[in-house]
Amino acid sequence: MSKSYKEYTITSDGQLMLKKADSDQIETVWERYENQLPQCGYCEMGLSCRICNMGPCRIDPFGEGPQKGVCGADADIIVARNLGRMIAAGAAAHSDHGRDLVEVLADVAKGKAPGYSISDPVKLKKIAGEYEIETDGREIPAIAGDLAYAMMEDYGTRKKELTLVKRAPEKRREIWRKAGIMPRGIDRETSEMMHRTHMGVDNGWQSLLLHGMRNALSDGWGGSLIASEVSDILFGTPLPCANQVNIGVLKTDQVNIIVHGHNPVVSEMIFLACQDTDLINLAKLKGAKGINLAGLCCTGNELMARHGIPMAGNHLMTELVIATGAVEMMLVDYQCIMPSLGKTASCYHTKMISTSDKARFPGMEHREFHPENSQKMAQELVKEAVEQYENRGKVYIPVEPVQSLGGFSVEAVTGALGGTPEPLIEAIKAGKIRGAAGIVGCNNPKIKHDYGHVTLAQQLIKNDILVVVTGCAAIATAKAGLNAAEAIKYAGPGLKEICGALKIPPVLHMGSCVDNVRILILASALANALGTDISDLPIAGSAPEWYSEKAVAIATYFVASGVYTVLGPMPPITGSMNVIKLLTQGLDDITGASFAVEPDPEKAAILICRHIENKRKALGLDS
Ligand code: SF4
Ligand code: MSK
Repeated sequence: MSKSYKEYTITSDGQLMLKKADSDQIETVWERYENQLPQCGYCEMGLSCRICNMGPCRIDPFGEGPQKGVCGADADIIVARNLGRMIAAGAAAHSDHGRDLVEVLADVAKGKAPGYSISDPVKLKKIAGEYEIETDGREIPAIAGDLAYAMMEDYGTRKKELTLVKRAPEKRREIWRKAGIMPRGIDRETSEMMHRTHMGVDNGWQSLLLHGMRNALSDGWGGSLIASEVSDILFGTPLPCANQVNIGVLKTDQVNIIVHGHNPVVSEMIFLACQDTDLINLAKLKGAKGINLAGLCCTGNELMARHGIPMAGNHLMTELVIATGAVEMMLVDYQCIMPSLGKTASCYHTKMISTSDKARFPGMEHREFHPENSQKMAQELVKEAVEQYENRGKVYIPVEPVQSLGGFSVEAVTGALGGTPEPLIEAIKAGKIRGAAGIVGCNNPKIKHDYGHVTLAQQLIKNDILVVVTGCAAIATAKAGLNAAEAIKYAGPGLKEICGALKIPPVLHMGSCVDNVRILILASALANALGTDISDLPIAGSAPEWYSEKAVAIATYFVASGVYTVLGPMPPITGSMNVIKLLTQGLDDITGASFAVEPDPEKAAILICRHIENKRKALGLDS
């Protein structure tokens, strides 16, 4: 690698593991990034198009070369189409994840999913009520079956408002109706985006961007929300629980199994199999003290939030976790799994298993999980992982784990406040808490690993802003010790007083990528309690190190829901001043919120603090 390890990551486990990977001659994401430099300037600006086979085409940003593609599309159209397709891909990923959960729910209802059950019947009934399904005197499986069917309808093509948008404040829904961006079917909006961006369909850059909002809303108030809620119904609604994070959660004397990806359908079964006494005894027979299950990325976040399972790392740590030589087996489902992992594992004894019918990877053994075989498959695979322990070579686990607290669902947050959002509102009104900010999203080798997330969170809590985190951002702040109750020592005096009294950290772990919807629901609860709209609240969102199309969909549904959102890395839109102006200014007039881009997290913190203070002023809170 060309620089000192400290320039790649702020984490000590990352730095030490990069050194180890170098000495083992393991190629990492950072090296591959450097090999790609300089990256294509046209693509970076969103000015290249390969939508049809008259192309590929490029627009010259300096005005000297071609200003139109072969079909006649200009820079505005090409940039807007490219962005639209990013949103569609992100929304499709989340929503397809949600669909997989709905299918498990349907199978549980039919008794066709051994090992799965309804863990939160109270939530099942509550959500069934929202779908106007009769619950009184009915058996749980019957309600579950009806709910699964009704949710499938939300995915479909009917032309009416998605069921769960009712949770948004009425003022917000009116804004969506007026702007023509109320989401209808979940799949419908993604499919329509692919249609609109086909050559010769929607060539209005404004209408394309507006449909991008509707597509993103179909994710935030549809597919992702269904994914979160059905996960709670099946596996339990998260409650605050203690856990540990960083590469130090791996154990030298235990069988280490890692789950990586997003959907808890597989990882929950692996979790259950790891509790099996026969398998634990087998591990002991093989010379290990037990079986240690740990997570990576959002599948890890799901298990952490519900069961306190330790978290080995976030997105950029996934290759380095294998390079410890301590992982017997890594099981992946889908999303954010680098295709390089199989090759990395081939240098160690780690068995790599892909589990989803829709996600294959080089160098991995494919063992497909379906609701009817999951329980059996999980038992078999954990047994194989245990048997792999004997093949372990030299192990390097260079750090001790950090303590953290996870599992702050909306129910848990309001629970910690005594059952209603009122104490939080009072603290905000009194100015002890100035406002709240969500820090979400990925890692990206373009930004020093974890620096964006951690620096921003530190700056915000210092300024008495309560921080909620999800996805890889949540793992970053956990590793930095900010997700623990003791972290109040880094908070400003007001936030310190409130969090200290409630015994909660100043940075609350709300879950995985799909769980960003929990932030929306909390914001809606605050807005409803104040009789106002989300866009009036002193809140903001940020994705300081985002990389994925899902993050684009998330950021877009945040802004469309009225949350000012600051991105770290610049999206590929700089080829069109019109698109930039609409996203960073014009949207304010439509959705009451806009985007900003600021890669320096200290400056991003200033933007967020300023925004929150302005919103407080507009609400008359400090007069
Ligand atoms: Fe070129 Fe137009 Fe085809 Fe895009 S859609 S590749 S700009 S001809
Ligand atoms: S895993 S989408 S890198 S948060 Fe959800 Fe992390 Fe971003 Fe994937």
